[in-house]
Amino acid sequence: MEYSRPVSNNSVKITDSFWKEKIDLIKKEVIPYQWNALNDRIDGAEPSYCMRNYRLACEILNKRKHGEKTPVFPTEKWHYSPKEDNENSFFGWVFQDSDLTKWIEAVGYSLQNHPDKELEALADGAIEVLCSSQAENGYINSFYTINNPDKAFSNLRDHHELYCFGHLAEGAVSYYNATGKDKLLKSVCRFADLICEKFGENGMAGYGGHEIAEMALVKLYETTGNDRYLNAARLMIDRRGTRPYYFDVERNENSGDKINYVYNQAHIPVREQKEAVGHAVRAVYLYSGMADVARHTNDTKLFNACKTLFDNITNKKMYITGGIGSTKDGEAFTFDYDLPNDLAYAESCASIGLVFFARRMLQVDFDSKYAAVMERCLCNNILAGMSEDGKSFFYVNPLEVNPIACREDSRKNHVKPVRQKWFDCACCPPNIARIISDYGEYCFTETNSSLFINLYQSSEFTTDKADIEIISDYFKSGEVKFKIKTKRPFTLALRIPEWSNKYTFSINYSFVKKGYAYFDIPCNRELTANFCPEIRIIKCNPNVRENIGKVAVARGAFIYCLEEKDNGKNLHLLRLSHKPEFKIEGKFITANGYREQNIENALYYEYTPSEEEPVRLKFIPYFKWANRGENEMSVYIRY
Ligand code: FUB
Ligand code: ZN
Repeated sequence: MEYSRPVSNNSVKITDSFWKEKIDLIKKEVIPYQWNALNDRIDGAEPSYCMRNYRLACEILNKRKHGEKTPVFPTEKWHYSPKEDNENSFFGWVFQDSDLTKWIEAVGYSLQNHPDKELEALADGAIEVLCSSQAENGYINSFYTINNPDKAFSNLRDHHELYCFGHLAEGAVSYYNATGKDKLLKSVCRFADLICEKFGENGMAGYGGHEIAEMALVKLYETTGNDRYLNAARLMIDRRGTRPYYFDVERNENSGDKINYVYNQAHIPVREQKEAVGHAVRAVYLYSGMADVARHTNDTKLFNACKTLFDNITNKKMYITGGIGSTKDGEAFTFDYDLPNDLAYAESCASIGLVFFARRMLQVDFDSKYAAVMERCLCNNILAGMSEDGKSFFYVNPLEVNPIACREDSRKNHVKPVRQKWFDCACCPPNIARIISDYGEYCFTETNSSLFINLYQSSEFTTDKADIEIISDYFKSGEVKFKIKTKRPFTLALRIPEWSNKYTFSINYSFVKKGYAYFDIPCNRELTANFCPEIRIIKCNPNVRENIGKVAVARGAFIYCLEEKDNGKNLHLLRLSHKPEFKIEGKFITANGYREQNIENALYYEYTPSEEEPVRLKFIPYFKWANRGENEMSVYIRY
């Protein structure tokens, strides 16, 4: 079977007013801001300690190299702070290192979009520190290097070494692809070799408690051609969930059936997993790695497991905004159709991971449903994770917020009504930076004969088939023009967005398959598509108990919401009229609606029909919410 590969971010120039603005924001604001955060230079923000830890690890290694004895510190906890721990020990979460490596990855993509000598020099400096924190044997992890190197790889379940390795490898590949500089890549390969030795065919049967190493090893394999890395990824996937549980073995326990490893997706072998469970970020990172390994090893059974898991998520466990993870308990999936709006977790990282998963599925199965999920996540949950000025972030992305409830109700204290400058667990901000600056990588995929357009934005790119210019007004009028200068005949496959009820093409397609319209392009062509992004009223499957009798408003790729700023307090009293007479007014959609009058003082009273006042409702795209101060917000409205 022929698989598709992404047209690399390196060869895509995004010129789109919408996406270019976001990509530029990452370069101009987010990357410098996050560098300051990693160096604890943001007033009023949670300290990161990330660079402080790396520098301390370098000092300690240096001392050890010169025969000096260095103290050891405890390694049992997940989090260390100056208040509770020795001033010379590691601070922050055990995975704090990954904040730098995600930043490096974002810098790499950003340099692909905009070469910038100053930024490159800054990143080179950071890489210098990072590489100096590498031990003789190749090991890189500031937590164990500082606190106790003898404990390295002793707690794969909780202590994120393989997770930090994964982010490190992804950062190194991105930086290498952008600059051609291989210092970090070489360091990472030495670390990867150590991991392969420890956990290879004849080593310990380990795998990470927080997945990502699997897909990172595949990236290393794709970059270096060293199939030892692919094999290590396959082993980690094959071993997961088999007995005896490695997480029991490493702690000398025999929990058997007692402890279930659902949280880590390690409860049963991955090919038997049918339902997305446990920690949502971990889950989608694992599934991404599974899809990668399935593609490279032609493993149909593994790919079928991915299909089942993808369908379970997107048909039963995904918010309309592309958020996943319904509960803060374990930042996890719950059960089918359990999608509470106000208790949602919908972590930014989880939605990002779902995009990784979807793109990998699309590479094997050319079905537009995967691209539709990428678009849903990118345009809604992920963009909502960052403020318009790029200086504050959401970790949790709820669909309904009442600020008082966030403060007064401990069940909702994970939900923040305004974006935060930084987090003591800051996984999301650099993850948002890396995916947005790598946006180009998700737009197009190709086989030898076909080019797939998955996301529509003004852009220019070149492949061996053609030079292509796209002029897109996709979000507004829905019109997308393609100017194609062919190098050889090929097939162009245009995704028909799942939300498009009326679409037109200026030339005839040969056929439609799995949501793509296929066009033969024998020579230079101009083609115009129009996907007509109409305003739609969306209903949930009635099994979603939260949303019975409610609807959401959407237009094209964007889900809209109501904010108190535009509609007053108590959004729950609002109802959308059956004659909404929708109107687009700038960034808003307005519609006819009603506000229920609160005329009774009693808590309970005999039923009388509600008295309602007609109002004009004002909806704003979900990703834009909370950019005007603290206020109530709701995606769903009574109908
Ligand atoms: O554990 C590392 C990261 O921190 C996870 O992906 C996030 O959910 C947060 O817990
Ligand atoms: Zn996160």
